[in-house]
Amino acid sequence: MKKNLYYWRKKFQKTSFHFFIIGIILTLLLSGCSYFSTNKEAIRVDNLYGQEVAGANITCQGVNRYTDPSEALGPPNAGEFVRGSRNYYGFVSLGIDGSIVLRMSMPVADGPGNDIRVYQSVSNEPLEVWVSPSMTEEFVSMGIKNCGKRGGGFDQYCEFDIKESGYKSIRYVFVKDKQRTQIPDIYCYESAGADIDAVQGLYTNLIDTAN
Ligand SMILES: [Ca+2]
Ligand SMILES: [Ca+2]
Repeated sequence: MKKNLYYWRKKFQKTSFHFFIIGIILTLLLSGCSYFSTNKEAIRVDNLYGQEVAGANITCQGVNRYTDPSEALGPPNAGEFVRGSRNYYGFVSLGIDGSIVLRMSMPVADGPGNDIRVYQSVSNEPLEVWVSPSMTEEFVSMGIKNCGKRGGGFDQYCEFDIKESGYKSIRYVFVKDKQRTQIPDIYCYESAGADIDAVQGLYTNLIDTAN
């Protein structure tokens, strides 16, 4: 009986020790996993653009000649058929107070400085940009900017910092024309409102957590 107790105590201690070692290994493995799943370090990328039109409210219909929202997808490509002709291609004119929602090709992460670049053609129409990780979560504004230079060309843009939204990573970008803040009594014309050529994400992160 005495020997038996000693035997079981020893066995228990041995088993406890094994559990202790297994526990340590599991803890290390789990903390390793959580390290990688939460380490969403922002990586600079040059091929992250709007991939899909998730919503659009293009105004000044009937007057606006540039009403195709899909012109805002992919890399910037806007231009003028003949210089000075005012016959343009490659952008969508949102119209006065018009807007567009784009789903980006990858999550856009909050990296150092600005993270979202909106290519706005022709002039420097003001616009406001909101972001959200999904269509069901809140869209948060990153502010209003005069986008580009007055009388500027087709490669001009303005940039926004996701940090302003409080999100670490987003997938949807909502762009709204704010030309009224520049010219309060603005009326509809051929390329009314902000002319969106492309929306680019400058940073992404390691893990695709967005849907
Ligand atoms: Ca940032
Ligand atoms: Ca375009």
